[in-house]
Amino acid sequence: MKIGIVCYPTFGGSGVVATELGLELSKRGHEVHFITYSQPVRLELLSNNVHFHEVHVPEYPLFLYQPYELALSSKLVDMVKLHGIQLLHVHYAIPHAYAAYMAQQMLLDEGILVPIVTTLHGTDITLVGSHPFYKPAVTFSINKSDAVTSVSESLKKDTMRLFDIKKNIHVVPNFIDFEKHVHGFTDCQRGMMAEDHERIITHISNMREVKQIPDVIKIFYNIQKDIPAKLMLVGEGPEKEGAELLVEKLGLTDSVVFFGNSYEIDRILCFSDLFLLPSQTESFGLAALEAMASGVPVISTNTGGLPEVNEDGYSGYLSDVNAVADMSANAVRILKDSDTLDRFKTNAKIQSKKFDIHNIVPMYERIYEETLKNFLVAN
Ligand code: GMT
Repeated sequence: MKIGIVCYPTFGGSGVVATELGLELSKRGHEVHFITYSQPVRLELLSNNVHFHEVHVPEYPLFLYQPYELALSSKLVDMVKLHGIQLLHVHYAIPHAYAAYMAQQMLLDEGILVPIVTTLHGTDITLVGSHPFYKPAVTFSINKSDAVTSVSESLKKDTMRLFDIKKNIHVVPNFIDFEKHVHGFTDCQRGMMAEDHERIITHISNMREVKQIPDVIKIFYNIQKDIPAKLMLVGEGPEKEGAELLVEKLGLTDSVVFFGNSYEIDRILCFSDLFLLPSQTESFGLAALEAMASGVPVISTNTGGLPEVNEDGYSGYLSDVNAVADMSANAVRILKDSDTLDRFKTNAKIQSKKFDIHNIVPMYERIYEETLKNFLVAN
């Protein structure tokens, strides 16, 4: 099938999922066209089956806001016509589902039929999408999609609760490509980051308020009082500056490394002993899954889809949002001796196998086939 994928190309989870999905679909013989404003960060390789089409938004002084949706809709129309794309899969409802619907209508006017599959990722529903400024347009574009998927049961429930949805929502969880998560490193250069007797704790995110970065630092502060440790903070975002100040205030400057956005997530996870994800809300928690796939247990909150990913007492522990003392105590329980840590590391890896890319991508393929068939029959 010829599939157009629309996503955010940045370091966010939805863009990562869309990119990994597209790459796997191409390996399975599909022709995949990524249509977005810059080349997705994890899209290293373009080939006969993987194409990237950049959406340009020309600057014009009249516009206070440049009309990206309009440029995207036009690009979708052009690319569908040029490459014979049969189906559009848009990741993140805002504004992608809306722009895709406009493209679909323009194409219909010319007798070209292209169904839309929309995948809801989380903040497009729980934080941004349900804001009254966006809600009518988000509700409309979800209902006008030909198929809708969500990355967890929890996100499906949130969507049904927050919006007047008239469509069935298929739950297709996020996934891991284990070929990419088998460490080829004989040595991940752990020694560069910590002493042999120190544990390495890691947090990776886009450092937005929802990630509760101060809780990450407070949990680490409590851990290092009991167990010698270092904290790796990976990512960029609005909370980073506050994090730097808090680290300094707590006297942790020598124990915390700020990496910024990194292309070496695998190497960082390879030397990590524990992953912290104390988010306020998390529809799935792809970063936690990536950690688990690298054999890193997870201390997380029990919010949103996290209990569907991290199993309490097995691959890590779950606590209430902002329960810093509880999360710190759980971290120490895992880290306190090597046998316990090794058991949790093994369990984390086993748990992550539930999300093997080879089991999940066929779920999308079935949805594409069914959606295309139904769409052609109905139109
Ligand atoms: O976590 C973010 O802020 C990024 C956001 C995104 O859309 O890129 O992540 C959301 O989608 C990810 C991929 O499906 C999920 O793993 C994250 O849990 C979800 N984030 C939230 O719900 C806060």
